[in-house]
Amino acid sequence: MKRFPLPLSTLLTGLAIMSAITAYFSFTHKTPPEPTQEAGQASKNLNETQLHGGSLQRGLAQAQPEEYLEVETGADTPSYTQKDFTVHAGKVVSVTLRNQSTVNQEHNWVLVKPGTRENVQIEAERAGPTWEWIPQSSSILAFVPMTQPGQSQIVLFRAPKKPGDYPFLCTYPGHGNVMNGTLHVIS
Ligand SMILES: [Cu+2]
Repeated sequence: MKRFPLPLSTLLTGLAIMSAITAYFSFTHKTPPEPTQEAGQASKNLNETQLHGGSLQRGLAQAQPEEYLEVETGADTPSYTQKDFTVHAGKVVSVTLRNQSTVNQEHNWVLVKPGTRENVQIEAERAGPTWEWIPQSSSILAFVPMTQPGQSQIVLFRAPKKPGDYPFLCTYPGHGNVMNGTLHVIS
């Protein structure tokens, strides 16, 4: 019985193609910093509507969402229309951010560790527009990148394994104090 179903040359060609694709994306796309040690490819490397990774933990590209969050922004104030959401610990969650701004304001959605919201706001301002206000911070668990008015973006992330109340916020300067909420993670 053959040990490998594919000849070595086929495998090497495959590897070369994968490296070429990776090189192409790192060359052509600005890559925000990875927010956690588990983070996968930055979301900007992938298509604009279904983002796997931005936030994200490795290995979710093929994952099927088990739970869904629909997050909408206010029309003319920096706000989310709903401030409380609930998911189950450890589930693969699809989060859709719909920016309903009528005043040409971009927004994002950033999930952080309990007790770190204020600090992440400060770090975000330091990160600045180059990183679309997403700092390289171990406090960030997942995020939907800056989303333009009238646009929606979807990100998959794995909910924290530890039940608790996890804050989320928009890290655009000046928004975090009012544009925030809580993701309740239950067992
Ligand atoms: Cu905002």
